[in-house]
Amino acid sequence: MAHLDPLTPAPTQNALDAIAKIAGSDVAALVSSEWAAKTKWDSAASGAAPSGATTVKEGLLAIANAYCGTAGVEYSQVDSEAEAAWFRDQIESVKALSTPLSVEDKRHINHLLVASETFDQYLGKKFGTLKRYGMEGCEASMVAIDAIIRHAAAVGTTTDTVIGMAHRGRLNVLLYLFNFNKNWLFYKLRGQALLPNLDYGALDDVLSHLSASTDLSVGAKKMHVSLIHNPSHLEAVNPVALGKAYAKQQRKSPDHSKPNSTMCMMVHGDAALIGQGVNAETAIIGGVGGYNVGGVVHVVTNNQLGFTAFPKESRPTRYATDLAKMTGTPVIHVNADDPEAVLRASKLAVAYREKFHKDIYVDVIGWRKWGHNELDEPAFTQPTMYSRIRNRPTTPGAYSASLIKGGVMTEAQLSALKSTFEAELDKAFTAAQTLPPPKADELHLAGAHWGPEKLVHPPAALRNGTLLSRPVTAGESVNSLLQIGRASVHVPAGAVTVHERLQRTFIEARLSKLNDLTGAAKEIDWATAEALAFGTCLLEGNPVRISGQDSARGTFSQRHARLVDQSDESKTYIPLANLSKTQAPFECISSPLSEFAVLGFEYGYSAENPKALTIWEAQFGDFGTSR
Ligand SMILES: Cc1ncc(C[n+]2csc(CCOP(=O)(O)OP(=O)(O)O)c2C)c(N)n1
Ligand SMILES: [Mg+2]
Repeated sequence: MAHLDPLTPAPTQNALDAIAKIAGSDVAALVSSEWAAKTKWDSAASGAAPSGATTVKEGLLAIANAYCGTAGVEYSQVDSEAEAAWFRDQIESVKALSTPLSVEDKRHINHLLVASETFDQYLGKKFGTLKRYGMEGCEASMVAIDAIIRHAAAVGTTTDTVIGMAHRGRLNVLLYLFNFNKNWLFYKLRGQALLPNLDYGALDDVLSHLSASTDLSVGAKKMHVSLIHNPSHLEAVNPVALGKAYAKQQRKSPDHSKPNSTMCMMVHGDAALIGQGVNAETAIIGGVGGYNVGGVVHVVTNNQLGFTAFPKESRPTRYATDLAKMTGTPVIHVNADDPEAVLRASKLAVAYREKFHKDIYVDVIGWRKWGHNELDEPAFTQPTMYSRIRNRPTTPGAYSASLIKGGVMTEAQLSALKSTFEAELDKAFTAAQTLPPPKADELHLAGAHWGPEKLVHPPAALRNGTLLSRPVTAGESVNSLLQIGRASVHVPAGAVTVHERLQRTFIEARLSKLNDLTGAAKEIDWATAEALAFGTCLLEGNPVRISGQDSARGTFSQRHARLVDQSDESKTYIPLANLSKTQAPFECISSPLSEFAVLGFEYGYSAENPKALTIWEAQFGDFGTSR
């Protein structure tokens, strides 16, 4: 009974109407009756009363207030009574979805909404033919992204956020949430390449792919945010974000014991979320060890359209988020025309992730003011929807008006706010006309943990290929290789009982080949060579991570990086992770049966971890050469 769709009239006007709608007007009459006002809530018969309620009337009204507002939590799919009870408590007792906001929060929301709308309108005026994929109609997504980051920093120990995000509203988010330099943005909008002047003839990327890496202050706390580059291929960025977040967590705690240190966020479009299979793959890998980042906070910028497709053309399910049901992931649906509800929903999502270390969705259900891009005519395909949209107030407009009506702000303060935003944009627009090309370091091309691998090499090295083929000192003594080889199959007494055949044909066979290395044969097999290479990297302090289907054993029963105890499968031993106390971490992960998401994950991991040897191992097709 919550009012979730801003394009349809509210099903209820107030709590009494809501009760009447759910249970018939007799109940509404009952709630208004003297009996309900006087009679105590009977916990034995009706379950615990919502917090603070003592009478039947108070209890029923509290329930209606908790469940019939502009947000609703879908948690029946959650496979844990503790989590379901937590949601009930948050909704009914803590009133997480209905507590009034502070004046400060209201002003902050208004600030974001007005900034976003002013920016969209400004671009509409100055760059009439630009495809900006603006936020108009779903400005509340800005509120969600902002609230999730700020709340995670404020209440917990999260100091890093990695975000994968699609095109919609990306420029608005870059400018007003992540400090993207306005001068550079206008420089790019004027058609100039936003690349360092390295003279290697590269073409620049499109607007909706821009990224940000910035430090935000949240009270006394800091949050580093990485909004990673967005490939046009919708949603493909998500496993990349997951891999990057995982690598960041690993840097802070190699055993992944502090998932709250880095938060991963994914911002989806409603049509692409359910249509793109990579999201199902990402949800699957994100739920298992080796890829799990302790929960992703998902935001859906749900404008109820995918280019020209209605929801009924985009999916056979009720909600855009119904993929969440596959993994028992809870969803908070919220009406984008109520940005205060969006803020509350976002905080609740963070609280859930902090507590249970699992994924959660905030489905921000709004609308789209223009066509898919601002040049399209939406009435070709959605005529009646757009006649409704054209006649409705904007979300920022309606919200500002409600604050003025409530005495939180005056008309004059609102126009001063708009003028400030416009003046900032004008200033950047003018400055961009005379800017010299950016220098590499101004563009945050790589994080501080990247060494000389950064893209700041002289152009000649890029052009003539010496950058990629620069000489590297290598070479390892035979003795040290022999030690690594032996250690790669060493199992300390009592660690695990190895399968008797493996003991003979793998462990002893490797040892005897190594012993023979200086003899006549001088030959080692491919799996041993791989173990020697991995071990050398690890002892030199470079992490090694290999993931793919059945990678721990090896598709051809050749690797056996993880040895399994023959009486207890949960007991395993990984010799290469136990070479020395000072070695770098070794991960060898048997992945779910996914390629796209796993490859994306490993790419994200490697981009964050330049010193690691990161391998995605494919397992299909090449049976010709593997015979
Ligand atoms: C994999 C892929 N398929 C198709 C497209 C083309 N395309 C770009 S945006 C879009 C519609 C996306 O709809 P939705 O996910 O709801 O996001 P919205 O634009 O409504 O915010 C389409 C079909 C693409 N970029 N990538
Ligand atoms: Mg959409």
